[in-house]
Amino acid sequence: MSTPDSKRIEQEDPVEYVETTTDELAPLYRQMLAIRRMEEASAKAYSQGKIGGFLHLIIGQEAVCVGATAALKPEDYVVATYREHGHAYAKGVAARGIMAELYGKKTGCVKGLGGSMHIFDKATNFLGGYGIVGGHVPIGAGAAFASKYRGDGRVTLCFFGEGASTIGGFAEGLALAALWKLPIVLICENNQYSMGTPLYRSLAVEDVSLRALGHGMARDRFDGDDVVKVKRRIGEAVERARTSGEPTLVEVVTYRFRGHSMSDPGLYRTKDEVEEWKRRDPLNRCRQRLIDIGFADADLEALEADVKAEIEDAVKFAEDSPPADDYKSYVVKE
Ligand SMILES: Cc1ncc(C[n+]2csc(CCOP(=O)(O)OP(=O)(O)O)c2C)c(N)n1
Repeated sequence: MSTPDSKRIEQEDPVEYVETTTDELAPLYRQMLAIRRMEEASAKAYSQGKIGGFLHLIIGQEAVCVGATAALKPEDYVVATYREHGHAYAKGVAARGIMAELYGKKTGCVKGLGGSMHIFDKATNFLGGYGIVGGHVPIGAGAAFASKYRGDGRVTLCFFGEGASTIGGFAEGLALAALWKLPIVLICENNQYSMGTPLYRSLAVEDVSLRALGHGMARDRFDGDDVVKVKRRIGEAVERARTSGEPTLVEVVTYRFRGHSMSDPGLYRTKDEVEEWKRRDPLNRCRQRLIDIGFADADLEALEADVKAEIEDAVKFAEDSPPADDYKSYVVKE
């Protein structure tokens, strides 16, 4: 069982980076950058009225989904919340399919009928995208139960926020995962606010990972500043799930730079607080780390140009695509 180290979370600045190589780090940086650019592009399109409904962005938290998903095999499952565009991308869903889905277009990965909160892609084993806070944790437990039942060796990662950890669905999913020894890693992305509510107003005990103890479950807690650290620590939990079928509750402390959704100006926190976290931006740190360990300037330039082209292409694809068909055309008639 790993030891939670909450003190290091406050003290670890500058970050003590985990050993890595440019070969390992460059693709992780590329994914983080693509997610950042995709989120920025969707925010712009939303402001222009081209995307409807809700839009929850993960800007600032990219290292968590990218690092965690990097510890998986393609056949493993990911279940996430309504703040899931980045998780889908990290699991392998194409930017085109995600962006077109946000635009409500027929070429979206859910044919434009799901939208921002309901990204889903069977081909990459990305199992959604759920809008009911905590309601997807038992769904994650169900996917892990299916893997155990079939003996297919797959692991499920289930992401949720610290606010979700106060919800009944979370308690039920956690209890079943522990009781049935399911191959699942429950990942709390603690971004310190549920909508406008700071965690000290919603959690009696702020260390979410402690909840594992009541179930005799393994736990871990660390900061989400270094994508490689996330990959290694989640990797330990994935290994535990795969080899011994033991679940783990992992809390990763992170921060979202923008409001809860596009309609939230985030007035419940000070500019200084947000600026302080932006100074620690995991994306910038990852870029700097890549340079420090010897990634060539020309390679970095090419990587960043490639990401720019990919996201511009995704936006153009979404804009040029036809609107979604009427949902009734997909209803199976008896
Ligand atoms: C059951 C339920 N209650 C309330 C809401 C409204 N709601 C949407 S997001 C949210 C905050 C959740 O915060 P957290 O779990 O910390 O995740 P974050 O949004 O910070 O990623 C709330 C209360 C909801 N969607 N579902």
